[in-house]
Amino acid sequence: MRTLFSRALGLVLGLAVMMAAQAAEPGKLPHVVILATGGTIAGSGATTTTTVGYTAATVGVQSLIQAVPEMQKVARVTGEQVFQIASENMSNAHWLTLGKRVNALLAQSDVDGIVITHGTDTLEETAYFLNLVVKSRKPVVVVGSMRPSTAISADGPINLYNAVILAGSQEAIGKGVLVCLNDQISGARDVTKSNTSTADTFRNPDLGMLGYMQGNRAYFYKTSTRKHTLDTEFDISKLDSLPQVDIVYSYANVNATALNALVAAGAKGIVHAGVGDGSLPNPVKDGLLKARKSGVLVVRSSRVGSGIIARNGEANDDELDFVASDTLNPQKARILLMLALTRTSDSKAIQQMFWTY
Ligand code: DAS
Repeated sequence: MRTLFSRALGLVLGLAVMMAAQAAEPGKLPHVVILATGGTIAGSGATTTTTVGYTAATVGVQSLIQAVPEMQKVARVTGEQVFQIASENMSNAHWLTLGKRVNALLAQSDVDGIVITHGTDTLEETAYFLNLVVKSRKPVVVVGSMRPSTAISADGPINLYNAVILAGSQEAIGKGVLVCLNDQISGARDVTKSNTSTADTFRNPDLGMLGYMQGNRAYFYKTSTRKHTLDTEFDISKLDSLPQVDIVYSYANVNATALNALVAAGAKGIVHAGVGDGSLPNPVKDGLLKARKSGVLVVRSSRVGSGIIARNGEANDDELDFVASDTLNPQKARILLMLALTRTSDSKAIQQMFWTY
């Protein structure tokens, strides 16, 4: 009886493998390139239960690929180790290198999509930067994990598997840069890290995610209404650096010491992480106005985390000649202001950009 059962099981399994192989003929698989930058997804901990206090950026891209052999059934996967860093150390220089490599690869006819493995701490920033500078409609998917590769129930392998499927999918074409963790698909503009340690940390306050990954395929229910990738005016191909833009955080009893130091250090733009609807405490307002008069561009954002920072709402932007960040949080407003300053220093034109991207 047992022999008959094991023979039947072997036959069924053999048929399943053959059907999978036929269904995904190597010639028909999309070519997805994984650009590895480090982070927890490439992290390792001392024990299988270490989910905080591990070391990020220790596992190389080939090991990440070998750890998920199922990927070979859904895409022809190749990998490059662009950096190996914890993403709190991501910099403008890293972004320019990464953005130029992405554009060079996507210009190749034999590349169908790109996955970027990345630490979660600044993942939303890198994704938004790429959303503004990638010059292709091909999918670019940024992925990370909240548990290191050595942990029980590590989320990295399934996140990477889903990201590769998404990057090779027809559905993701033309959607802008996407972020894919925890079976969810988010757009680069609106997603943000909302929890220090849980697997569902990436959220889209108020504006919502774009879709799900389920059963080896992507399901989209929405697209972004804001311009991205090929439809932006930003070109990094000839840039070796980005204008210095810094963020000033406000709170009760704040003073202008930090602001004045940043301006004295040569900031070309300041994003104010204001209280409430981007409100300006008097010491900071005076400091920002002085900075504006010296030629520094000023953008009013908010520390609150969701909602519109309305022009001429909590401050007379027309009179102060400030820019309102719309729904961009301070860290994303900084990215758009940096790129805007590579095109113009006209505050009215920059305000239009915050209503466009
Ligand atoms: N230090 C974090 C980072 O690299 C680890 C992570 O969450 O990926 O962003």
